[in-house]
Amino acid sequence: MMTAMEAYKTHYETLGYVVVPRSLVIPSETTFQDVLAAVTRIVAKARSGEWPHRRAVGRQFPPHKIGGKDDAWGVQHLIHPDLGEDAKVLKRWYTSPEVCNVVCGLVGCTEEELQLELVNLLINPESHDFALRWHRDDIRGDASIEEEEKGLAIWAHGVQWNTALYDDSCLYIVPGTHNTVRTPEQRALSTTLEAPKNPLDMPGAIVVPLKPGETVFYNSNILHLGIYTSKTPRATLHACMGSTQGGSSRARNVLQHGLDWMSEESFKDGLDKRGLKMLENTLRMKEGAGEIGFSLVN
Ligand SMILES: O=C(O)CCC(=O)C(=O)O
Ligand SMILES: [Fe+2]
Repeated sequence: MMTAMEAYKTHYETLGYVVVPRSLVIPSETTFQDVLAAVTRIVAKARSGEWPHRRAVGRQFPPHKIGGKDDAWGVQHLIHPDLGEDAKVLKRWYTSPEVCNVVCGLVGCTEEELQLELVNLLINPESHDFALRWHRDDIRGDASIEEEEKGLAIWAHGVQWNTALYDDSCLYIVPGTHNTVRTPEQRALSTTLEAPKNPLDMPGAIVVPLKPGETVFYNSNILHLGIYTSKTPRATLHACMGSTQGGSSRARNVLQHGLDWMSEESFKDGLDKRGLKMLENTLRMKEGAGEIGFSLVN
């Protein structure tokens, strides 16, 4: 008999994504409420401009503009030390045994190999509708078939996830495209910088609806996009974690978001032994990374 984790892993490896129930990554109602309260305070700071690390409507990919009060579709760096106690709540959740256990199960690594990466948030813009184009996070849309094959082949050492705090139906994916190059039709619909009018025009596309607390774990090089409407509230944690087995393969994807603040001594506050080991692994990757540039063009 397959264990539940083995079944999730098989689904994840075959289709490039898997939706897991709330209990797997949010062990209690208290955790859910603590995370929701911290996120709600951080969103208020981001919307008012007090928190400058935001994703402004109009810009799809890093580097995101720092500062300003433009309508936002995302908030960056939820575990940044300048976010005080709220960052600690998110840090505790992100490095919790529950989250780490799922990541280790899906990626196939030990806890000692985990590295701390991104903890961001996706929110509804307040007064604009916005959308991302079809993309793979770390392979450009105009990549040749060989470049696409090469990029997909090295992408097994980490996982990205969306944990919804409200009902969420913003993420669209094309199952199975995490390990296959695009068909000519899929390529034609994912080469320009424009978001599609209808995401379901993409052959094989599906929407991934989530209920509060549910999480979709996915390979971030699966073909995907997000559609953002001001009409429905969204607050969805958007995080990733990798394994040191990947060497420097994840450096650009992660470090392009600007993580120098992780080297500050104050960042260690609120990290337990497991978290500190994860940080050590990340800082080692950062030291070895050199010039990284950006994954995608805006
Ligand atoms: O909104 C989403 O769920 C997807 C976001 C995304 O694809 C990205 O930030 O690269
Ligand atoms: Fe993406």
